[in-house]
Amino acid sequence: MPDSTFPVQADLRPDLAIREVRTTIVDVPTVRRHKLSNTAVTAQGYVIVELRLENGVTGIGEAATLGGPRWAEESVEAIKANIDAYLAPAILGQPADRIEAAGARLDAAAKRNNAAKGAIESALFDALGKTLGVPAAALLGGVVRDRVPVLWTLASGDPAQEIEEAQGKLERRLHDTFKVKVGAQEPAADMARLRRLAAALEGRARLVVDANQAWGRPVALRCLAEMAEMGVALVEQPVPAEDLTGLAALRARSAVPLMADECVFSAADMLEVARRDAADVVSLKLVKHGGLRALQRVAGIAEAAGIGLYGGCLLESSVGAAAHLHAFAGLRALEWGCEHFGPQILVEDLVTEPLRFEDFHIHLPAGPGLGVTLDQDKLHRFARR
Ligand code: MUC
Ligand code: MG
Repeated sequence: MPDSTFPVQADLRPDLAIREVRTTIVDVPTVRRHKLSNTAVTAQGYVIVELRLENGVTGIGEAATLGGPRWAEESVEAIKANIDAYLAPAILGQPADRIEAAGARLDAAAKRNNAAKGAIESALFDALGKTLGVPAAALLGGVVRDRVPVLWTLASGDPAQEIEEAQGKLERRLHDTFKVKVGAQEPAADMARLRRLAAALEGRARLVVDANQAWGRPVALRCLAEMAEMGVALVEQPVPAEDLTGLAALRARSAVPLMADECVFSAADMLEVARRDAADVVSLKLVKHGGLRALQRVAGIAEAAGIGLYGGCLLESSVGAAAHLHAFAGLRALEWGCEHFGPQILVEDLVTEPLRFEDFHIHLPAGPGLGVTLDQDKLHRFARR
């Protein structure tokens, strides 16, 4: 199919042909237990993609998961298997400078598998950028910012620990917005926990709340009223992803803006959320949209609908976070900043020079491609045997 759909044959550069796609599952421990409504992790699972071109240049990408196939349907085992058996063969021999055409081949080879596709496309941008000597951001339209405000997520579930953690981040001028994960306990207990956090951090930090689909409509409505009173700035995915009617109804009655996360994977999902007036903000993530170009398309629909943009994560290391930053850097508006604190929650990062966190911002790395270098020693150390 793609050959007849994309019949361009002129100026093929054999040096840019994709020669090899290698996948490695890694498990990297986190500095503390990270608890969401539907899962808890003490180690992050990634699939690292190394994509080598005929010219010898290797590009890297990362597919992140959270607690196996719980946050979304992809697990590291499935991602590796589907890349090895279906996605890599679909692009081997293809030129790396035809990223949309490669994307069409990936879509024809496998339905969804967005984290896997996102990692491959990131590696393509990295390889092409390194070959041409330009940052991935330049290939995506260029930067309008080179740093993004970055929040930290509080998710131990223990308010005393969370207050201490937040204070440490504030003192080191790393983060002044905190996303609190709720839904792992009873709503009343979460609201009491939030009140403690809001009181302890009042005037010094902004709070965002993520329920990860935990609540039904009546509970969500009650909690939203309480959170408005506490001054919570934004509430993410209070109800199940399938319940767009509920999300829209809550939004109509909520004083706190609502953010769509698990309910927006595809551009069509974004269009539906916009059509139903179901959200004020959308969280953009490679694992949901399936690549940097797809992320741009989702962002474009949101912008056209007046929906604010937020740079979401799935606890990526500096490899995945860098890929996101190259896309975020080129968005004209990114009103709500980003949450790529992932590199800091790992006991060790996977790159030789981790991304820079400073003055409440995360910085776009300099250099060609993604601007980060995989640390082969760490890759081997954390690789699953
Ligand atoms: C999510 O739902 O936003 C990102 C950070 C975090 O703590 O959880 C994830 C996923
Ligand atoms: Mg979320």
